Amino acid sequence: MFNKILIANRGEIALRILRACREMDIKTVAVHSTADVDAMHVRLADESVCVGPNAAAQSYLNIPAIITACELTGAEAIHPGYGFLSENANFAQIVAEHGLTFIGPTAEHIRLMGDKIAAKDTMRRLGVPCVPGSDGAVTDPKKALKVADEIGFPVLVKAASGGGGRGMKVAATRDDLAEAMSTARAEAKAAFGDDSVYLEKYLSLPRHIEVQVVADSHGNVVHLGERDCSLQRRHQKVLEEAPSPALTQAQRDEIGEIVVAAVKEMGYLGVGTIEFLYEGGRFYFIEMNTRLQVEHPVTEAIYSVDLVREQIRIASGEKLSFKQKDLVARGHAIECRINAENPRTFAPSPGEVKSFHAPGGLGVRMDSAIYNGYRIPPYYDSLIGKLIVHGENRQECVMRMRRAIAETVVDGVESTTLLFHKIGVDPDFVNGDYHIHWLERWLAQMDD
Ligand code: MV4
Repeated sequence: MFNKILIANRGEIALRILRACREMDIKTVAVHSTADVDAMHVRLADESVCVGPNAAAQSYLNIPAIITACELTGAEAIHPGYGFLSENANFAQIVAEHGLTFIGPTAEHIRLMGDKIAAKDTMRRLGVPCVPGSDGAVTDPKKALKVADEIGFPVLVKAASGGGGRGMKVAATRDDLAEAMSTARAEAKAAFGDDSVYLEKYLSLPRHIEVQVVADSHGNVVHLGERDCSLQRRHQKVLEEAPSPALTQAQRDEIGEIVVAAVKEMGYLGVGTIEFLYEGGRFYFIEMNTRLQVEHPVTEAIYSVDLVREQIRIASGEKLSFKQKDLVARGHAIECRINAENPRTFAPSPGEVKSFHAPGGLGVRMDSAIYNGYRIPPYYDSLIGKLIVHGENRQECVMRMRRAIAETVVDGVESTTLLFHKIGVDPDFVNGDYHIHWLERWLAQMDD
């Protein structure tokens, strides 16, 4: 096992990793920007190194500075958290070339899944159900029209290097396809420097359901069920839950087995998430994330596992601490992402936190790195806390979410806490009756 781990991240996820390290008796090194000298992750780590100025591009994304910090402090492994360098294949490769351990999959697997066309091709080959669409990239509008006629309109043009919804255009009819392709390609070129696109049948009201997998270096691969992440705004998740209110145990077992077989065949290592759109009782693979995800705690809550601990064990060559048959989900969990944003306009609201009070009690977990008097810098994303509630069933969990949100105090900055008061009592939400476009429509109605 490692003696010392460097945490290449900030905020709540840096604390999350630090806490796992403490419980495993592993020393921690925090890295930070000049803006983050007073951050909680810096205070709680055993050692800290300033890796650059405020801008993330020069600090949390500064590969030479982070490698140097590792060498200076004698850290043997780097945990990238989520965002920043977590899905940067070049970084994973550089870490390995320096004789250090990247706590995550190999650079090759990150690279493969970063290419959405190659990822889909791999998954299809391995028996994972995918959205009907083009066989790889399309450039010729005539060929595109032929494919679209076969799968049927509406179709969606997607960027091969895409993510976050950029470089994605719907073509409702034959007449819209050429323009959708050129717009998507131009957007993709500008955003990713790669204008390759592919076509898919457009699913109109699906749910976003993702399956959690974990694989060790001894050939053990398990799944930990799914999370329903359909409640999103502008491709930012707002609330996630596990299990999905839409699935039966038989469907969960079936998709879980398919995913485990595919991940085993790939020789994948570490934690991963296979994302699906779910519509009409069917799953359609869209992407695989090769990192620990923001919403991992809802899975931890229902399965009683520590996913960060497993990541660290796997990276050091140890076996998973459980087998598939040991994994029995219990109850229901919901995560509310609390952002320092105006709850109507979602405009960022950085500044001094005058007062912060986290809720407590049975089945309540608050992952947050803010404290009374903390100044939220304007340079990074606005997530300031994740409230995770767990109950014996969904109904109890929703009641617990309402009471925990009511206990939460964030003063001095605006926060999205208010939004969860309202979502928590909405009949559609209470019934689990929603899809990927539900939240934006609900917000638009609120504004009327
Ligand atoms: C789709 C889709 C409908 N049909 N693919 C958006 C981001 C990207 N990662 C995948 N996305 C979508 N792919 C087909 N064939 C609709 C979306 C989509 C979406 C997906 C998940 C969660 C929220 C979403 C919001 C808008 C569109």
